[in-house]
Amino acid sequence: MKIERIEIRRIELPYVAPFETSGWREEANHSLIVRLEAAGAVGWGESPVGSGPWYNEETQATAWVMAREVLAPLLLEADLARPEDVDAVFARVRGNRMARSGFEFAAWDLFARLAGRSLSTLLGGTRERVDVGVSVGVQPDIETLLRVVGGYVEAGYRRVKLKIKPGWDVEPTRAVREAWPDLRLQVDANSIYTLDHADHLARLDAFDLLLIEQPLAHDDIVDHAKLQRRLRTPICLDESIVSPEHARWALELQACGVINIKPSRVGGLAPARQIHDMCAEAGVPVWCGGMLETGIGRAANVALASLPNFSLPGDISASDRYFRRDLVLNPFVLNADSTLSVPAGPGSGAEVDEPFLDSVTLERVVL
Ligand code: NPG
Repeated sequence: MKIERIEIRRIELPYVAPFETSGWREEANHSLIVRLEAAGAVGWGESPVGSGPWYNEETQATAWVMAREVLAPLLLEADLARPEDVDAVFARVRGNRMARSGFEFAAWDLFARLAGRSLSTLLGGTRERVDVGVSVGVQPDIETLLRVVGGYVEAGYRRVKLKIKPGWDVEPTRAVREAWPDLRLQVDANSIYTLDHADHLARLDAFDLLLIEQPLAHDDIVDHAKLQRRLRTPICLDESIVSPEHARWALELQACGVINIKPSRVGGLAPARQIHDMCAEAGVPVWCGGMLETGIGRAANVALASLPNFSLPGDISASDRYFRRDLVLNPFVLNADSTLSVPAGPGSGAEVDEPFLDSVTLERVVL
């Protein structure tokens, strides 16, 4: 099948509140939105890049150039028999995995819609609902943190992730653990520590955490293996795992006990599923991370999280945790059991609100 038309946009959609990690702050979603057309059907995807190269090396500006000048032309030349072929079409492109992922998601959505199947079933998903949690950014003080976490617990979230950094780690984690002894709790450092912090990080072992996410450098695997031997809490790798090969290296080196799979970080759903399968075989649980996506990217994450080895709750919260108004007419809402329902209709299920999308579009190209 040939892709007949590609539309790419860069957007800006403000968050309900700024989101602060160990190293930067996000005020708005700065994704690229991809729309593919072929055989009378349409597929949508999102590349959830940020405003700056703080999470990984990509930004909206770099993804915009890559999308227009490299990725869309490659895709227009290709003949696709199945969505997995997109990964092979882009295999010549080094890095730029978030830019690639928007096209890859859109191709999966398109193929699923053409087949009249849900994206979840096309991927091999086995769940109708997926367990989710909420990720809480760095707060100005512990009192505010307890109020924010309390709001989410009241809204029905049964798993909370706290962003940590030096000076904002042991005490905030202790405070939340003391306030909610049974809450499923985990922390995320976004690469801010070094091995010199090993003894300090071991103090987090006291709080019965599900995992400690990406404590060390964004491109490290070896030091994480050393650190894991000094902690009882499982390390979870996020930034370091950018491909199935990286996952294999981490598993072989026993650098982590858990992997966070973000399909956008690894270039799409096909490599994400490979990592899922590899971890299942190794007995390593995975969960689906988030990049503060709109309802378009979130739908791909929810479909992926319906696969069997996604045994820990994902960073896939309801739309209202992020946006006053989402880009879709059917935003995700939280079920009473801290789950999101997996869309059962054809494709990813995202029903894009095109007039609203137009209103948040900064630039648009058609190829
Ligand atoms: O709910 O989508 C969400 C946010 C989950 O904490 C989250 N994402 O490092 O995992 C992360 C972090 C992040 C947010 C990374 C924004 C990059 C940008």
